[in-house]
Amino acid sequence: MRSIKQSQAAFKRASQLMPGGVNSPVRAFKNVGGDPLFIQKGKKEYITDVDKNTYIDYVLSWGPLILGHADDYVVKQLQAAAERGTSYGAPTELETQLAEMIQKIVPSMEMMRMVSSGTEATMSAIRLARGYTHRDKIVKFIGNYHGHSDSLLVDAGSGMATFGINTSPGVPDEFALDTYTVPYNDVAAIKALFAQHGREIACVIVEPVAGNMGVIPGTPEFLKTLRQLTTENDALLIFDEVMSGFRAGYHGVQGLTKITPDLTTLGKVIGGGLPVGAFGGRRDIMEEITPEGQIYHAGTLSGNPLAMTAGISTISQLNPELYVEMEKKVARLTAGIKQAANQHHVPVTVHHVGTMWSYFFNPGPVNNFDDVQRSDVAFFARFFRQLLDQGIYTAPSQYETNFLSSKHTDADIDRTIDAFNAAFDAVVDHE
Ligand code: KE4
Repeated sequence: MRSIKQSQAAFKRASQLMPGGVNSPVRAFKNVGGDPLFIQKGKKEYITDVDKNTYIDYVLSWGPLILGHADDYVVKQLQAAAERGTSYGAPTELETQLAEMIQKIVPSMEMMRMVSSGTEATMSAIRLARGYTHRDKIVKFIGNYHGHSDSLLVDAGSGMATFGINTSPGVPDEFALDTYTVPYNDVAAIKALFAQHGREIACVIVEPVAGNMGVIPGTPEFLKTLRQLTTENDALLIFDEVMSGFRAGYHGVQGLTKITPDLTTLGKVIGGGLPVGAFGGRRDIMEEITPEGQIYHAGTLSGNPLAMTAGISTISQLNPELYVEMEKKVARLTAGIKQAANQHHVPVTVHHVGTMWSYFFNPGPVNNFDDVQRSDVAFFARFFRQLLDQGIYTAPSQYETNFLSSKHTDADIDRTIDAFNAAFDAVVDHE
């Protein structure tokens, strides 16, 4: 067992001042047992904890670090930017530069606004959809997580699913009543909802590839139906690509499916590890945002120069060829996981889209939240801790996604597959 004494001391100290000793619940390892590791540094595909243990990292800050930790060029650009000042509360050309880069890669975002988190992006997009359509009802899908704004904390995934909470205390009933929830990938259910309430619905917000109940792709029929129903009912379709943007593929899920949403939300990768989100889409809709229009949006650090610099220097290093290389590694890794599970007679379902991957201890199929619920989360917890002990850092919850960076090597993939085999040996053969 690796010594984690320093992490345990740090966790004890942190727990005096922050609920659960963390600033975001899933980091607390509650779902997998044991104390969380306190990280001291990261470089490329590796992180090192305060006990000097090093791990191959597949969480990558929950998606942002597609170039791995402390990418040389990103760091150099940030150092220079910091010397010019950290924030002005006034426009800079950096915001325009990042917006132009994003628009080239996600052309449906004819106009956009930068914010400081994915939560702000989706919260603002919902307000915009309601203001633009003059309707209050919104639709989301069970197991999708869109950040922690009140209207969206209903039947959400990620930390909500991890802790079995389907609507958070503190969200007024009125908010929840304006949010319809439908099972993910359920074409009949969404058709029935629109047949009854279509003209009341301001928007449908969807993770077009779900990443907050593990990875579950939206089926082509499901996504096409959402596009058709929203168009027919003058409702807006919002693709929440905070996670899948620059992760499901270079052009996100809308690039893979050629389905164009009215609005898109982004985050994570576009900030390169610094706090950034964005919402954007059709010009006629975005022009309703203050000060052009009446629908309010604002933010002290929106478009922050350091965050823009991190985003620009990250995206400038991305290209379709890099995704081909990363996707080959993800395919090899997930095939290795499946083979290891089969050799140990453990039922497993493995999903991957682009640089996103996850495994369910579940015979499958896994197409929605109810399916995920049938996974063996107790086995997952034991397995996670075995991987950790072998220096493989994966998402500490069945309801999360693992990622890959451009710095992960073939040797890392080999070592990770070996670790999965060893973890099965340890967990299965000692049950
Ligand atoms: P943030 O507010 O956490 O930046 O973004 C919210 C959000 C919105 N939409 C999607 C599709 C997301 O995946 C997220 C955040 N993702 C989680 C990972 N499951 C963040 C990790 C955490 O909450 O600590």
